[in-house]
Amino acid sequence: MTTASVSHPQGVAALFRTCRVTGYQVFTPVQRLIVFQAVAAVLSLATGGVLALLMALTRWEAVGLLPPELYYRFTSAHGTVMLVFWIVFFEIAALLFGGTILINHRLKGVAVAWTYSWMMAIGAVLTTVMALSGHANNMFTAYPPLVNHPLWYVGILLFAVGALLACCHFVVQLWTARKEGVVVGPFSLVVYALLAAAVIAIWTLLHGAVAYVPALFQALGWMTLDPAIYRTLFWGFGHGAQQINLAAMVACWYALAALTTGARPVNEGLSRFAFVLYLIGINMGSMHHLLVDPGIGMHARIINTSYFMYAALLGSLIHAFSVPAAVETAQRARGHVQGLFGWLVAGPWREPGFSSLMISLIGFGFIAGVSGVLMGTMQLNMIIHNTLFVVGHFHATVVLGTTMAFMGLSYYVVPLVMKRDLAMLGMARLTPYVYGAGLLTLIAGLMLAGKNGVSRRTWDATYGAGYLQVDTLSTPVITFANALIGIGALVAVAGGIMYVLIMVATVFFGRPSERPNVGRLGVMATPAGPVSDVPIPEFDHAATRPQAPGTTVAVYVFLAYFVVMFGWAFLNLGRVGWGIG
Ligand code: HEM
Ligand SMILES: [Cu+2]
Repeated sequence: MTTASVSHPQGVAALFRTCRVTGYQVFTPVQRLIVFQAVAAVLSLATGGVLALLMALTRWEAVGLLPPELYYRFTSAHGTVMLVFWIVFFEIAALLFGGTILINHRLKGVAVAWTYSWMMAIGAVLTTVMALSGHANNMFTAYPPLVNHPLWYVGILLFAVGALLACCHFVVQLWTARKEGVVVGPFSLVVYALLAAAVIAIWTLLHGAVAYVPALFQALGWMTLDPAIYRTLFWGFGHGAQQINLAAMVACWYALAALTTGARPVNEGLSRFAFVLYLIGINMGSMHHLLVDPGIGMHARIINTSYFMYAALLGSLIHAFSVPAAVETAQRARGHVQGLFGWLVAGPWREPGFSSLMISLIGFGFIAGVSGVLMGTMQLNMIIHNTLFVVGHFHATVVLGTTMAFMGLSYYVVPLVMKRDLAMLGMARLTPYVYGAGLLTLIAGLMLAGKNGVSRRTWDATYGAGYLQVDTLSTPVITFANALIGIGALVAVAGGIMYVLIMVATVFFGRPSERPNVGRLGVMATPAGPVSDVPIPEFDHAATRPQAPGTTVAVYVFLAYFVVMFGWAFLNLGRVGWGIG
């Protein structure tokens, strides 16, 4: 991106300050908006984390904490508060940041931004209160004829409309920046990625409205809703939302790689193309949620899940190569040239942004991505559909992947926007590892239990209290898996508490500073924004030898692992007790 030497209109210029760490022109009225969204996000995460612990300790039979009613109530609230509120508040904070600071632009329509921010906040509180008071025990999916309380729908619609306005606002910001000549030439890759996320979000939130508005009418008794139509529309929202997370997470990856090592994309055009693949792949690939639903033809299911889905997968594979390749190139330019992986070993692992990036990248690739592709394969899906394996998969995507990446970025954005030092830097260095270790344990437990047939969203998987008791679901392996879930949750929640403390302490008590301390960076400030503090050579695409040999080898290892996992999954399918006809 080229930013024109900023010549803001009279009167507006006074509202800018220059960030001493990055060099960006910061439009000061946007700071409070970003902090508002970030605080709302962190509060949602804290709420969801408390609920997560209580739920996991229920799943762990040795503890068996909650009675059934509370388990369903809290599972419903946890799903919404985490997947919708934590993630979307953070994303809107990122859009406000990307639509102003990252392009040195002013925010047009500050009042509009406050209006949708408050709509989102009020909607989130209303929905959460309704869920926690037992008025949404049918979960956020609430397939007809199940209904939640009408006010629950009002809350989530208010939130969704607010978020929709925010996405449109972002698009308008980019448009005015171009029109007024604030940005000449292409937008930077991070801004482009945020634009992809915003476009997907607009599409997704419209689906949400189309699904939830009739659901509200149904809850009010005004109409009945066809379950098959609702489900199809709902997953246009439910799955699309995951692609927003994906695009936003990858935006964070590029940003974190740049901030911590000075990395720049090895092939911008290809990375942009990968985001276009996300736009194409999303809705077409969303049928995996309906793989056991009646009314959809076999051809539609298979073409949708096993072919269209690969378009989105290809996008992720491109990023999964280009992000580490960029880091490797930058690290080699810094003199870390020993062997294949010397650059990785010598990475700034003490910086929370770098460790978050790497845990997110590796965890997302090896666990979330691979399990997702396997599960999206029509036949393989039958082994794990609606079991805890699914929950394991999406805690690898949205928690180990997205949440970890968001946390990573917030260690920089929040202090820089607040002009305060990152509080408890020592603890921040540890947090990604604690959170990551807890999540890995949790995910292992969820996947193991699911693989052995334990269903999701069930208070007692053995139905021990009822007539339908299932003895096969109380084997030693399952007992062990359930213990992993409980222990993993304890550690992950400890990591989550550390993160929330760091954020709260930074916002309210961080030491004010014109040049906030956020740990060691790989960039220095220039008027065009941060650039690497060492010269990084252009990636030579004509070279016959791999330019990033370590990453190249890692890619082949990854592909081999992928093939082995595919084979193993089909072997498992061939062994299931119920036969395949
Ligand atoms: C400390 C971290 C976390 C722990 C220990 C945890 C644990 C759990 C557990 C035990 C369940 C219930 C599974 C079941 O019984 O079916 C669950 C469900 C869920 N979690 Fe988490 N979770 C954590 C963080 C998150 C985050 C950050 C997100 C989203 C970004 C998230 C999204 C969800 C969703 C969408 C569900 C499904 C709810 C439903 O079935 O409607 N979780 N989690
Ligand atoms: Cu999906």
